Amino acid sequence: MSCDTPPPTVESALLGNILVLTLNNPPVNALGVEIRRALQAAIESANDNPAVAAILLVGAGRHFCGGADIREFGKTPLAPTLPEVVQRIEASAKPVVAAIQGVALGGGLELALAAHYRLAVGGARLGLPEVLLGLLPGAGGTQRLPRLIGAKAALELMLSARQLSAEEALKWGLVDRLGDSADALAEGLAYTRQLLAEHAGPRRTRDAQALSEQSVQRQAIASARQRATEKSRGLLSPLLIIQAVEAALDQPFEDGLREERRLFQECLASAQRAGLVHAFFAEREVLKAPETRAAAPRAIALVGVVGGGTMGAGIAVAALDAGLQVTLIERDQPALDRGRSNVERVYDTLIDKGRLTLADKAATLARFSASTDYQALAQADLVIEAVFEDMTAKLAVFAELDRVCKAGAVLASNTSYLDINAIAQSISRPADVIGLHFFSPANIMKLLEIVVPAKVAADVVASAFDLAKKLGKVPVRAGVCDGFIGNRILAVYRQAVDAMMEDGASPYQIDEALRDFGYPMGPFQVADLAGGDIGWATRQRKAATRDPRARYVQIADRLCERGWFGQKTGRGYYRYVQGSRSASQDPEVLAIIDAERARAGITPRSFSQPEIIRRYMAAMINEGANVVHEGIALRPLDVDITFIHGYGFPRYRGGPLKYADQYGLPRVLADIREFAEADPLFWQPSPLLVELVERGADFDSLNHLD
Ligand code: 3H9
Repeated sequence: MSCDTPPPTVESALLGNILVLTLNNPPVNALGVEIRRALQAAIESANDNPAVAAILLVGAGRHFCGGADIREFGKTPLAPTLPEVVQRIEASAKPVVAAIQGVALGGGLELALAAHYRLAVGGARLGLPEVLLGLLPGAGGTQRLPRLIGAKAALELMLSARQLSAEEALKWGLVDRLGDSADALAEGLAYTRQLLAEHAGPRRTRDAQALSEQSVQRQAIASARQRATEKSRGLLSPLLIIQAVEAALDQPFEDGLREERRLFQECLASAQRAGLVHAFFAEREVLKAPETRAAAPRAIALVGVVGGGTMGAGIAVAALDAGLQVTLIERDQPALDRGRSNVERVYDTLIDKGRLTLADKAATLARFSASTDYQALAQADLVIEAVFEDMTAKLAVFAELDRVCKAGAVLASNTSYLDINAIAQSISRPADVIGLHFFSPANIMKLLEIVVPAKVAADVVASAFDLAKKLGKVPVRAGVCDGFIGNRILAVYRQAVDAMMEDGASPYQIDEALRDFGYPMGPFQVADLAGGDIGWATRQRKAATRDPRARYVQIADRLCERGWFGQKTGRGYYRYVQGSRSASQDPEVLAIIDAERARAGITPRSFSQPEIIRRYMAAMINEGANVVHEGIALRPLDVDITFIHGYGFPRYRGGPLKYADQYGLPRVLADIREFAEADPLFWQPSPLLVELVERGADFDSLNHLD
């Protein structure tokens, strides 16, 4: 029954008069060159084979198809291209049916759109997520989908990268029917047999008529363009997606395809595409820490959280949202009541916004308990300490945990700076101790730094990665040092920023430069949001050990001395209208800065926007290189993911060290040496940066050392 010598990436089987072509390229049937060649050949031979009446496309494994092979982007293209294969499928003289299970994403959905009939089984997810990679659907998607479902719906799918369920896909008109069972092959065969019985011939999406109402479509395009211009903040591909859809409206199909190809190539060649693809793979690479390969995680169902302040409550909510059982510990009843209400407030806000029902809240809180007695943690599988950032307080908590927790419990500290080795050494079971550095608000922010002390057991590290997965977080493995990966680098570029402010740039100008660079907020807006008091306390703690030769900008201290801690006090670098986040520039702050410049004997000079970025990025990259050099981060990509998910670094730039590669490491080093002329103590080139420049290598060369 089977066809002659099936190529390995596409299996062919003739079942009756239906040729089943199974995409078989694990893990997601990505459409690399082998599979494209095989598919093209299989369609050709099916059309020539009189025994074949119809063709059924299915995917082997969990998914129909995850799209084009992202690893090929940026390399020399090999024929046939995906648009050519897809065209060949649509042109087939014999009906082609696609039966979708798992995902049909990007080129995978475009393949299905070129088929003449489509079916999806329960659990399927259909979408065009190319925009997340800085691309546009480049295998006919921008031309076929609008013809099938209209410009408005097509644009919504392409610009949001939203994935539709099988039921939604039916409603939206992406598929023709749903399977009764989860068996895509059986359902697809039944559907194809029915189509043959009805003498249904090829029905080409290119001929679909959903674009016929021109004025409605134009309106949809105009409003999508307006929204994208306002919201996409420097991103290229959303506007090019709209341009391609406009071509679908204005031009004949073949011309539209050519325009799509041209725009796709423009995206493909862009630095944004390279940055976003780097972020995609880096997010998957960070999961591969040595310990996750070496050991299986311990089972975690019962979670204890010590401390019900902002961080502790946020962590409790994150664990509850992941379906875990949570026990919160506080030192006395009033603190416990505050902790409980901090947790409840998160759910009440969702109820107020209509995103949660009272019943949902009650069901979630049924898994939540609170106590002032550490004994309540006796059965906990994992305890996360989230008390005030003070070593004595943390050591006291760990002594209690050592006393009450069962053997094998994972004992974690949510410290952002402190020495986890010292915490681990203070108890009888250092191998169970790990750092879990959450970012505020802990139930929202994606980053989780997993801080690995010297004595920790591999299965404890593996458990932390497993927890991150359960919580929907992006984990990054970090070594122990002051500030780990993120806050250590932050401390350095903040100094560069403060120096620029004292030398003549206003905080508002610096914030604007960084927003234009792609950050949602500038560093002074972030400082106001986080609250100046915490940094002030840290600076006071470190005052005694600070290098007396190092430049120390005192402007932040002057604001804190006035009680201006940012948003929560209504004043910081900005002034805030009571109860609102809307900020205005503050002439009094500028006067304080002027006075500080005078006190330090500095004649202010002007800074251009490019110079602000050069200094900011040079400081960040240099310390990033140090962090990699010292093994605090496993690879440069761990630094990149830390900054994308914890510090608002623009994703389309791929992270600070990807940016450095694109900017050019010799240029970064030259910048640092130029800045060092005025402040050689601060601007000391990282040995790793120097070495990479000498070798003519880049950071990316250190990302693939397996
Ligand atoms: C496109 O299609 C352009 C076209 O319009 C035009 C072309 C001309 N390629 O996420 P997972 C790897 S653009 C290569 O852990 P899951 C992934 O790196 C594409 N590799 O699994 C990982 O590798 P490793 C549009 C891919 O089950 C492994 O597969 N498509 C691709 O949680 C498992 O991935 C997309 O943007 C790929 N396309 O989720 C879809 N996809 O094991 C992107 C995955 O070495 N992919 N890999 O770390 C996804 O969203 C998810 O991977 C998916 C599976 C939902 C498919």
